[in-house]
Amino acid sequence: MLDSTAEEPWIDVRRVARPHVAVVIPARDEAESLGDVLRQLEPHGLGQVIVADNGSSDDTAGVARTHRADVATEPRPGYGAACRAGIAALASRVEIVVFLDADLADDPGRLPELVDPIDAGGADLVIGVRPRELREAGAMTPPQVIGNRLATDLIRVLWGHRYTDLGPFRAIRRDALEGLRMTDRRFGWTVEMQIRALQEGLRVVEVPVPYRPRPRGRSKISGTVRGVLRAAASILYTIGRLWWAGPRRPRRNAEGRPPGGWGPKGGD
Ligand SMILES: Nc1nc2c(ncn2[C@@H]2O[C@H](COP(=O)(O)OP(=O)(O)OP(=O)(O)O)[C@@H](O)[C@H]2O)c(=O)[nH]1
Ligand SMILES: [Mg+2]
Repeated sequence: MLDSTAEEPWIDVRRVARPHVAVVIPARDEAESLGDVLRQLEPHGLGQVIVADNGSSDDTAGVARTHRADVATEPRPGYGAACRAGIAALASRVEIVVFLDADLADDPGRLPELVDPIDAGGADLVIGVRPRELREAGAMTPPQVIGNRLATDLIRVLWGHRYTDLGPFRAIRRDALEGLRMTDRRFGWTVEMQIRALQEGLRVVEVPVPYRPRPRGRSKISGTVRGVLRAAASILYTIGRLWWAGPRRPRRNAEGRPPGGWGPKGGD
C-alpha cells in the first residue's frame, strides 16, 4: 500500500540527477536514524525514495513523510516482506533499484558507486561488500562474520561463484530484479537475490563499502541471540531451497561469460 501524503511530489523528475533510480529502505522502528539516512540521500537527486514501514510502533512513517519520501506499509514483519512492499510501490520511471537499511550502518553517500556500474552498462547487480579494512570496530558481530563466510562458501561450492559478502546495500536493474521472482519474506532475501542472480546469468559486481555499528536505535538481528539464530536459519533454508529447485550451474550471461567476479574484491 503506497501512501504518498506529501503536498508536493518528492521530485520534479526533469530537474533531478537520477530520475531513473529509486531507493527502497526497509524500516522497522527506525525513527531515530531514518531522518539522517533520508537527508544524506538528498544530494543524489533520486527519482523516488520509498520507506517500507514494516509494522513500526514508533514514528518511522512520520519521519519518512517529513522528508517527502513515499511510504509503503507492510504490517507483516520480515525483511523480505518489507523489501517486496517497497518494490510494489516503484514508480514506472524507475530503472534501477537500490536497497539500503534504515539504521545508518551503511553510508548513503556511497550510492553512486553502486549505481554507476549499472548505468555504464557493465553490471546488472552491484553488491556493496563490507571488507574488514572498511568496517568500524564492532560493526559486524562474530556470528555475522562467520555466518556470511559460511553462506558465501556454500554458494561457491554449490553454484561455483565466489561472493565475499551478503551486504544489504545493493543496486539492481529493475527488469533483472523482476526476472528473479524473489519469494523470501525474511532474512533470506539478500542471499536469495545473490543466488537467483547466478541462476539467471546476471552480471554481478562487488563494490567495497564502509560499514559501522548502527549509531542509534535498537539492534534487532545481529545484536540479539534470537535475531542471529533466526537470520541464520532463514539464510540456510534459502540456500537449501534454491539448491533443491536448481538450476545448479550458473547460466552464461549475454557476453557468453559466467556471471560475476569483475568487481574489486573485499574479504574477511
Ligand atoms: N529485524 C527486522 N528488521 C527489519 C524488518 N523489516 C525491516 N527491517 C529493517 O531491516 C534493516 C536491517 O535490520 P537491523 O536491525 O539493522 O539488522 P542488522 O543490521 O543485522 O543488525 P543491527 O544493525 O545490529 O540491528 C533495518 O533497516 C530494519 O529496520 C523486520 O521485520 N525485522
Ligand atoms: Mg543494521
